[in-house]
Amino acid sequence: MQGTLTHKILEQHLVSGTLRSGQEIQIRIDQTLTQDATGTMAYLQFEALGVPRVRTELSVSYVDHNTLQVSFENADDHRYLQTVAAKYGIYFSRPGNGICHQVHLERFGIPGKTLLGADSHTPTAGGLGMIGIGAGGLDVAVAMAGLPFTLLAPRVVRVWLRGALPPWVGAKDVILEVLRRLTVKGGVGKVLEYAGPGVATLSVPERATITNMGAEVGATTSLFPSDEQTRAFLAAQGRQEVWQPLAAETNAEYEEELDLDLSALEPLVAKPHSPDAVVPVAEVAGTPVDQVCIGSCTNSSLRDLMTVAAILRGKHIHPRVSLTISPGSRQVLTMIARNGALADLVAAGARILESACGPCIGMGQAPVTDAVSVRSFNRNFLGRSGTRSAGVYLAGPEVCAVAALTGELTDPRALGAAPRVDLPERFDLDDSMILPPAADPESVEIVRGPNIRPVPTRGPLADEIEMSVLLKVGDNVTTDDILPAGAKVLLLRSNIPAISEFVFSGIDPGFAARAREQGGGFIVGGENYGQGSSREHAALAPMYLGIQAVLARSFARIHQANLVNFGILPLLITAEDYARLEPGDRLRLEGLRETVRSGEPIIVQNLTRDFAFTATPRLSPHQVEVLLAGGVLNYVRQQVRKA
Ligand code: MIC
Ligand code: SF4
Repeated sequence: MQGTLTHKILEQHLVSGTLRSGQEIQIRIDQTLTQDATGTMAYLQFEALGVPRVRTELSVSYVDHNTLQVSFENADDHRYLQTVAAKYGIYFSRPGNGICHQVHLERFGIPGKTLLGADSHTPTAGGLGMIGIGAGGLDVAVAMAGLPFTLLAPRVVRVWLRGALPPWVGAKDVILEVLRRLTVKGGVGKVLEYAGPGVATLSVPERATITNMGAEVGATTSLFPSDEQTRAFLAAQGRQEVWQPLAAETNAEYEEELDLDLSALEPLVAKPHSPDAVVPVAEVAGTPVDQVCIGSCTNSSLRDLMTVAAILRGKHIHPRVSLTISPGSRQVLTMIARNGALADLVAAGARILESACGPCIGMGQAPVTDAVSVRSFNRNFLGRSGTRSAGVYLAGPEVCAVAALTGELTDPRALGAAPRVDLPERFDLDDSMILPPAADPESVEIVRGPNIRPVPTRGPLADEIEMSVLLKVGDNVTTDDILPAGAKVLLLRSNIPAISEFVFSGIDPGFAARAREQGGGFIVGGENYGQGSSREHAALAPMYLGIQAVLARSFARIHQANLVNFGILPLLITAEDYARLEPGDRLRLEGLRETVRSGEPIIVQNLTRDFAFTATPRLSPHQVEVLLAGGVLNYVRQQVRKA
């Protein structure tokens, strides 16, 4: 990775370890971000650390996920977050101000800096030449306390861009093509670093679409150089002073290469129910469409919405289609309101939603039974839309807008000339919905609603565990499978006992009751267990239900870290052992503390089927300590007591 831009930025932030792929390193974090669905836990944990004020250059708390206030819980969370932010030195982006990643790109991102975010799409910031990494709330809390972030030094993949995008083909098609080639697990442990002559043809918001959805290949992050386009974007945001040119050395050593000719791309879609089920839209053309949703942190920039408005101008949407539009930020919304594009959207029949995640996280707008929904978003996991029988297609804003007009999936090139959108030299700037922290923190009282419950912890790792396999799942199980989102569940994000009732509810509605009855147990998983969201609730709630270990063929990066943070053992097993384990099998693990300490494989007895096998904990020395203590909070408390 020598000479890559990733290496340069990591090197400047290196606290310990050697920058060699696969080695554990610790890096200094300059900025953090949280959103409300993960933020309440992150700040409860931050409070538990007992640090009087954040020790980062900048920390921002956004409210963008749980904005549908069907009862008091979400509003209480927002108030809690606002008071915590004021007290501890954190900027607070109020509900209505926009989606965290979009606003961060516009108002706070800085080329060459590091950003740790309690949301898996934090790599969006890579569009600005910044290293943005998604993590669990607890890791972000620790970073806010000024401690370094631990990760495995990535393999750096050079994604070489040539040519320029043809008409009707957008940035979304670039990342969909990357997904088609790499699949949802092809990026685990890697950074996708973009380079080549095609880079200069892409604006920062287009780059941000690409880096955003790099999360879907499982990559640690994605990164663009900082160049003239970056300068122009920052200047338009009135922030030119934070710009600096950044690029890889010409002789940089990459671990892998991917070559992508932009001019050869065509409009693509990801079919239900995985972001890597990518085909040309032409292949599914004619499929009737019931719903189109445009927005999300992937595709809701000014440019995206202006493009949609240009396509819809003077026309009306198909009678079968419900079209929703959620602008990525208040800046985008005010600008399209002032320049008339909003009127074009409304006149065409669009339903305008607030600047927030909205339908992307199932916060309203669940589609009709058996729907085909076409969305400019980044995830189409089964059930995430709120309607389990619906099939969601992911596409760029152009394909979405055209489908809204024709009522079916349509190759937009059939419409003739592509719309041309000119962006202003300068964006409307108004940060009045971003509240700076209080000047007199002592006077701020933290307000906690009745739904905000303390973070549960578990005791130190037991030496012997004998329990049953409660559930066996296949490959690529998502955190949406483990703990669904949606309006009905998200309002319980600050209440682990209550939300734990929903663990695996989409796959196995009896799971929580069974776990409670048996006082806990094991989960057996396939490859890439825990892909998708960074929600630590997908570890915390199973921990609360007594899950002791997940035995899987492989894990997604953020989820593996979350399991360890909350004291659940992530154990790797072989394909053969995966095949012969069954739900209900009674497993016995002995001498656990010693084996975990030594890093040796653990011998597991299957008492039901009378065989033994090994399960490997692949843990860093730090993770070993954390697991022995029963999770990070216990570990930190122990350290404090020792000190
Ligand atoms: C998502 O897109 O799944 C979310 C909701 O933004 C999550 C965070 C969460 O579950 O709160 C993410 O991507 O990390
Ligand atoms: Fe919000 Fe969707 Fe982006 Fe997650 S992926 S941050 S839910 S817009």
